[in-house]
Order: sequence, then structure tokens, then C-alpha cells
Amino acid sequence: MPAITPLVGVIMGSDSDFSVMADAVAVLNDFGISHEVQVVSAHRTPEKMIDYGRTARDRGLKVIIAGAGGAAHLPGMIAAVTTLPVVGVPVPLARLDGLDSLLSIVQMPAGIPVATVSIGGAKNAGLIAVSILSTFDDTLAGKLGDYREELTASVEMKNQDLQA
Ligand code: RP5
Repeated sequence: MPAITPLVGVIMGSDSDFSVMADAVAVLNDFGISHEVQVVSAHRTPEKMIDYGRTARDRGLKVIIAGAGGAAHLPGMIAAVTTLPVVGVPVPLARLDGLDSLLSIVQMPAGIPVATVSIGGAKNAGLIAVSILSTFDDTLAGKLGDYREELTASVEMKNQDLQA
């Protein structure tokens, strides 16, 4: 059986980021989106990072989700070497509570965008990737609509619990 081409690349600066990035992977699994997960470090494996970004589109990836903490250069550097959409996830470390990660990722120079989610917001990064893919996949768009309806229903359930 031929291998399935991943549509989303989930990369992170260290395996220590995975506890946060797992939320993005969970969303992709829930929506049945093919993906790959790799540690790609801007500082420790800079050549691998550049190769990953430069080959991403030709390998069939449509979106890259990149998470890093501290001096979090990975999302911006990946964005510099690919024209695919890059979603950046600021990973909170023990010091500075992730504000360092957020500022390292969000403040990109005009021309090289990174769509940055909140500190630790890997779940929303996964959902942005789903949303991007849904623009050319009606089935996925339907699943995303169902997901939103479930969210709405869960809020109503909580309201009913409050009345009980
Ligand atoms: C960053 O350094 C990584 O993204 C990670 O958040 C942080 C610490 O990495 P480890 O020392 O835990 O490998 O590049």
C-alpha cells in the first residue's frame, strides 16, 4: 500500500516541547488529517531546518505548525525558507512563562508572516491547519462545522447544569 503523503508538518525545537504540541497532533488525528511530527531545531540542527522548509511544499505539505520555547526562532526561520502557511506555537518554559517565546515568534518583519497562536495554544494551531485545509475540502469543512456545533451545544449543556 502506498504511504500517505502528510498534509501537515508538526515540528518543534525539542522533544521537550511535545507535551504542548501534542494538542495540535490530537486535533489532526481527530479530523483524520495526515501529518508528520519531527524535532527540527533552529539552533541545534540549522541545516535540517533549512532543508525541511525548502522541501516542504514539494513533499506535499500544505501547512506547517512550528512550536518552540525561549529564544523561539524556529517558526520564523521556517517561514523564511518556505511560502507555505506557518502557524507558530509559543511553548512556555519554566522561566518567563512563555512571554519570551511569544515575543520571539509573533513580531515578524513585514513580508514573512507567522500566524501565531497564544502561549501553549497548540490546539488552536491544529484547528487553524484544519481550517486552511477545509478551504479546498468540503468534507473537512463539514467536519469543522460539526465541531463548532458541538462546542455550542456543550456551552448550552453547561448552562443547563448551572440551572439545576
Ligand atoms: C527551544 O529550547 C526548544 O523549542 C525548547 O522549547 C527549548 C528547550 O529545549 P531543551 O533544552 O528542553 O531541549 O529551542
